[in-house]
Amino acid sequence: QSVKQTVLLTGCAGFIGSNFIKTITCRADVADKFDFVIVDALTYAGRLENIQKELDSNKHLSFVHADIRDSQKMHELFKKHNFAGVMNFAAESHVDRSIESPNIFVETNVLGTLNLLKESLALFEKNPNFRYLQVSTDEVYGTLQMEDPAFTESTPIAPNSPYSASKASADLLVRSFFETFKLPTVITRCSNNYGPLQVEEKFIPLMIKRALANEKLPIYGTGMNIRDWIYVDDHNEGVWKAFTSGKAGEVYNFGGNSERQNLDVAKMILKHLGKPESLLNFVQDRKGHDFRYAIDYSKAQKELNWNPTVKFEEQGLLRTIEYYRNLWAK
Ligand code: NAD
Ligand code: TDX
Repeated sequence: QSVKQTVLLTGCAGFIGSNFIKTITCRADVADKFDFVIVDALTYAGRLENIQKELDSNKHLSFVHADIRDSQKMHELFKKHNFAGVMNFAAESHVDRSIESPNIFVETNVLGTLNLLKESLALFEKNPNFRYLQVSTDEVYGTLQMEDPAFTESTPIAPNSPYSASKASADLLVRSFFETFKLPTVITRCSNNYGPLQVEEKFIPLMIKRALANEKLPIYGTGMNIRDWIYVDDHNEGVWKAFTSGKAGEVYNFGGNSERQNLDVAKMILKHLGKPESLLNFVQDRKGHDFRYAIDYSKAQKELNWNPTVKFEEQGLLRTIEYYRNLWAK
């Protein structure tokens, strides 16, 4: 039997990472080959209870409460574990917060990533099979108009919010570590995720929460802005494929093939919950609000044999509404 490899997962007490723990790391074929050390600072967005059950029942998972901004702690952690790879999910992730308080976005998303890259480099020097995966976002490409083609991996980076600027900066550092040091890096860029365990500040859980409480649903601007929605499990499947079989130095886009106007999504939620459209409340627009995101994921289809599987209206949104209805009905 071959020796198990240990992979560092950052930010997996948050939305996407905690779903990754449940659907990917607990799969038998993955658990047979890998141990995982999860590191999370448990900010307002990180909830240990999201993954407590998995931590209690799976010997191949362990948790360390630490901050990726803390270079000394990261140094000690990497020295102790001799990781075979790193998957960096950790980030400040909410655009509205980045408009109010951008500093923490640069500290965690840029400097935190740099700490991980530097420690990864030291391990790569001893292990040529080392892998570094950066979980990034389609927002680094900026915004589209209705008639524009979808983002491809060669669309120029043009971030518009402090959040997306910090994510783009991190991506550029990752790129530089590949170009300068040949660190085997892969970057994934995904559209808007939805599903269980998302913080209520994000659009879909916020709309569900407000509707259940018969409170107004805040729609920014005209509600005409378009997002491409992907079920979180589809994204995580792509991230794992990119980590295990993506080509070093490459970027892979993932999308849900589900572009929808915000207003339509809010109306679908109201309809499913049997609530009136009079709850819709048009409020002041987000500053610098990107109009539209759309993703061309044909590279991931071809090179990673990846496709989104969950249909937005028929499957994912209904499942998600039912999940939060049960959670908040208690
Ligand atoms: P989230 O805000 O729900 O979770 C972030 C996690 O990172 C939390 O557990 C938090 O405690 C942790 N964290 C924050 N700062 C940290 C620090 N300094 N050190 C250690 N841990 C820290 O975010 P999410 O929606 O799960 O997003 C995960 C990743 O995916 C992010 O990199 C984000 O940019 C990217 N992404 C998100 C989406 C989306 O739609 N949510 C889409 C594309 C990409
Ligand atoms: O109350 C609201 N009303 C509203 O109309 C909120 C919170 C949002 N919106 C709009 C703004 C966006 O057009 O809904 C859309 C989605 O907003 P968010 O949930 O804040 O997501 P977005 O800004 O698109 O960014 C998300 O997708 C890409 C994630 O938060 C990022 O982490 C990810 O990188």
